[in-house]
Amino acid sequence: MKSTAIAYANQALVKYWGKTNSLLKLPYNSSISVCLDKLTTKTTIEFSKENNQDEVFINNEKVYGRKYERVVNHLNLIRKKANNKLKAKVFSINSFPASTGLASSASGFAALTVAARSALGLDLGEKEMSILSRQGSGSSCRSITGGFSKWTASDKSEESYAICLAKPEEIDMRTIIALVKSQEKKVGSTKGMEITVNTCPFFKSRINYVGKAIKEMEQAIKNKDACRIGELAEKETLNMHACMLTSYPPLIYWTSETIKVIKNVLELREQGVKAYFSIDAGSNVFINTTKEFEKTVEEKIKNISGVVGVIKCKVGGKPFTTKEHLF
Ligand code: 2P0
Repeated sequence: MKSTAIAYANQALVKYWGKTNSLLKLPYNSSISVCLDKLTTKTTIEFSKENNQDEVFINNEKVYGRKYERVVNHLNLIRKKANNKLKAKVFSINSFPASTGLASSASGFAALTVAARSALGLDLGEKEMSILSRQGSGSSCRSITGGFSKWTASDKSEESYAICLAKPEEIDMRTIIALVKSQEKKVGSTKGMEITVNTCPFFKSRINYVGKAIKEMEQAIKNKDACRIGELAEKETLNMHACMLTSYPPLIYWTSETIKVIKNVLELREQGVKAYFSIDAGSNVFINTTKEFEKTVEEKIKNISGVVGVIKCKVGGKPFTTKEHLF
């Protein structure tokens, strides 16, 4: 009972930052994202009666503590659905640095959910998979549906899942990721969201504003307008980070290099280059643009001191299974 799945991480375009229910991972607001084809997690899982306990390896290291418990809790959910008690070995590799604001938990839990479904022969549709994956990590429900996806907020678990708004081939948006640091961030998203919900004086006004941001983003996606999508994601980035900065203790995910990249993107715009920054919970910067401006953006960004690498992405699709197992 072995299976392997590959899933794409996603960049939030209208962002999820705050839960109404931490256990079920139900969000305060709906969110929209785009999967990125170069950010993948590949996960092999094997359920076997030879295993005495669950074993989890991420990026070639055995995992213990909170990370291990999160995976085991998720496996327990899936095992319950499959009415199966077998323990599993999980081996997972990311194509990019984890815990730096590049949504490794999204691709990680989406790949785990898809691989486990396949290994256990569970008959679950996309909606049920999205709901299941969401309970592992909220943003992962949007990686299940791929492309441009919208996750609807609801106080009912069975109503809070993602749907695909546009497939990868429908909008040719390009995203250049400026890698500024590969250090793991100090405050993870789960804890960070809790701090914002409990302490940010502007959180309620953010929730009021997001409804409009969702409508505008849906329209831009409908119009297949990559520039407008980028512009709206930039505004949304500033709104979410304003809430992070005014939480207490403050959540400052940006580094001096992050700001440098932002300034460079703004400079490019003054020169007529349609490029827009977007940052999730980390220091790395997504720069959304079109095929026409991709090369100019790449050249400018890779020459900034403190930028240690760039990843050039197109839109990524849904997770899929493969026979090329990791063990
Ligand atoms: C998002 N982020 O919409 C937002 C934008 C980060 C900033 O979802 O607690 O790893 O596992 O549900 O999904 C990162 O949070 O958090 C995130 P949990 P998750 O993508």
